[in-house]
Amino acid sequence: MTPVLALLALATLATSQHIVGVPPEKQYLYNAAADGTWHCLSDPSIVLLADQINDNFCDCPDGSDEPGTNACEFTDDHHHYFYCANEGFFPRYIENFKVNDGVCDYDVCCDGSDEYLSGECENKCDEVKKQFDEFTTNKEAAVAKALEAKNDLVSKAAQAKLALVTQIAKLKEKLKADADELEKLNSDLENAQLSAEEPEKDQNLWQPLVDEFHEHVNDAEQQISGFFDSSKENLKKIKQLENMLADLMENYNPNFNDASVKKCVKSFAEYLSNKPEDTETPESGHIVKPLTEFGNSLASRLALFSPGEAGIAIVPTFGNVLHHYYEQMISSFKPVEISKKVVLENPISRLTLKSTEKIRKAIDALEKKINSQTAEVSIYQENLQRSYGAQDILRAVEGVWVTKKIGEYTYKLGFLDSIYQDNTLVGRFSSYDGKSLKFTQGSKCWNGPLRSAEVEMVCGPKHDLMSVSEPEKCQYKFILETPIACSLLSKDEIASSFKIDLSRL
Ligand code: MAN
Repeated sequence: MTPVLALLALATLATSQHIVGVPPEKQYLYNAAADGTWHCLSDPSIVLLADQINDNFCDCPDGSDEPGTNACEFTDDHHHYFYCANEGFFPRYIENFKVNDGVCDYDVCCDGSDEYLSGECENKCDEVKKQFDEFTTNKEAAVAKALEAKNDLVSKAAQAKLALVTQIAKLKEKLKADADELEKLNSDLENAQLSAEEPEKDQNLWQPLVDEFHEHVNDAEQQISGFFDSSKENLKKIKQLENMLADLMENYNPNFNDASVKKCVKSFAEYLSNKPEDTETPESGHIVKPLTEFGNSLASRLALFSPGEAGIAIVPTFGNVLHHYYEQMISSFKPVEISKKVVLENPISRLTLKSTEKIRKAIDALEKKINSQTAEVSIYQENLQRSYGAQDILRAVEGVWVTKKIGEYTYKLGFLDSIYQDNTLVGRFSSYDGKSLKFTQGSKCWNGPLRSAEVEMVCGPKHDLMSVSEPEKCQYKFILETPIACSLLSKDEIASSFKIDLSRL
C-alpha cells in the first residue's frame, strides 16, 4: 500500500469509529482529523489523540472527551450524560455517574447499555415497551372517560346558567306586568278618589263593584300563585329524594343482605313503575283568566243600567240587598229627619270609599311584590356575574357534597359551600383560582387560628377526596380528584407520565 493510501485508510477508520455514549446524530462531532487528532468540543485549542476519547480520563473541561465513561465529574455546573439507544423503545440519557456503576438503571436505559463494560444487564426494552403500551392505552381511556364526565359537567353548568337566565327573563316579564298593573291601580285610585270627592252625574256607578270584583280575582290569583310556587318547591324536593333513591338503587350491594335496603329498593322500583308521567303545573294566570274576562264583560253589561234614586234598589248584590234591609229596619227606629238623611246617602259613593281603600291595599301588596321580585332579580343577576371558572363549570357542582372518612375523621366537602371535619367547620368557600378551591373562616382552633383549607383539584373520573393533611395547625390541604381538573393530554404528555414498574421486569 502506498503511504497516501495508508493515510486515507487511517482517516476513514478514524471517521467511522462508533463512540459509546453519543447519539447517532452527534457521532460526527467525534470524527478525528486526518492526522488522527481530535479537539474538545467547546475548546478547540485543546487537541487530543482520537484514542483519548472514552479512555476513562477526563481531558476536556466540558467533559466532551468522556461521553461514555464517568471519568468527568458530574457537578451542579457540569452535567454529563450518556446516551442509551434503547432500540425498540425511546432513546434516553442517563447521568454519567450511573454508567458502569454495577446497577442496571432500567428506568432510563432499558437496553442495559449503561452497564456495557460488565454486560451484566440484559436488554429489557421489549418488556418495558409492553408496560408502556399498556400504560398509554389505559391512560388514554381514563382521560377520555374523565373528559366525558367533564363534558357532562360543562353541559350541566350551561343548563344551570340557562335556567338562571330564563328565570330572570320570567321575573322581568312579571315585573313588567306588575308595573303595568300598578300603573293601572294608581290611576284607578286617582279616579276612585275623584269620584268619592265629587261623583259625576253620568259616571258608571257600577264600576266600584266591578273593581272590587277584580280585586278579589287579583287576591285569588296571588294566593293560587303562592300555592303553585310552594308546590313547585315541593316537587323539587321530591325530585331530590328520587335522585337519592335512584342512586341507592343503582349503587347498593345486592350481595349484602340488608333487608331494609332491599325493601327500600323494591318499594322505590314499584313507586317508579306506578309513577304517573310528569305534568306541567298550570300558571295561576290561566286559572283566573276566565274570571277576569267575566269581570270585564260584567262592567260593560252593567253600564247599560243606571241606578235608581238611592241606587240600592237595583244593585244586585247580596251585600247591597242586606244593606238596603238593614237601612230600612234602622230607619223605622229613627226620627224622620235622620232616616231621610240615610235614605239620601248614595251607597255607591260609600262603596267607592271602600273600593279606594281596597285599591290602596292592592297597591301596597303589589309594591311589596315588585320590591321582592326586584331584589330576587338582582340576586340572580349578581350570581350571573360571579366567576364560576372556565366554562362556568363550578355551576354544575353547586350543592354537590363529597364525603369520605380519612383517618379518624369524616370529611364533608360542599364545593361552593363549606368543609366539615366531623361536625367541626373547617371553612366556608371563599375563592377559586382555576386550580384550587379556598375555604376560610372555619371554627376557631384551640390556641390557634380560625380553621381554613385549600383544596387542590386533580383530574379523575369522579369527585373523590384522595387525601388530607394539616401542614400548619388547623390549616388543611385536601387533594380532590374531580373531572373539573381534567384536560386533553397529548401523546407526549401521557408518555412523559409513564413510570416503569421495575418489579415486573
Ligand atoms: C381537632 C382537629 C385537628 C386539629 C386540632 C387542633 O382535633 O380539628 O385537626 O389539629 O383540633 O386542636
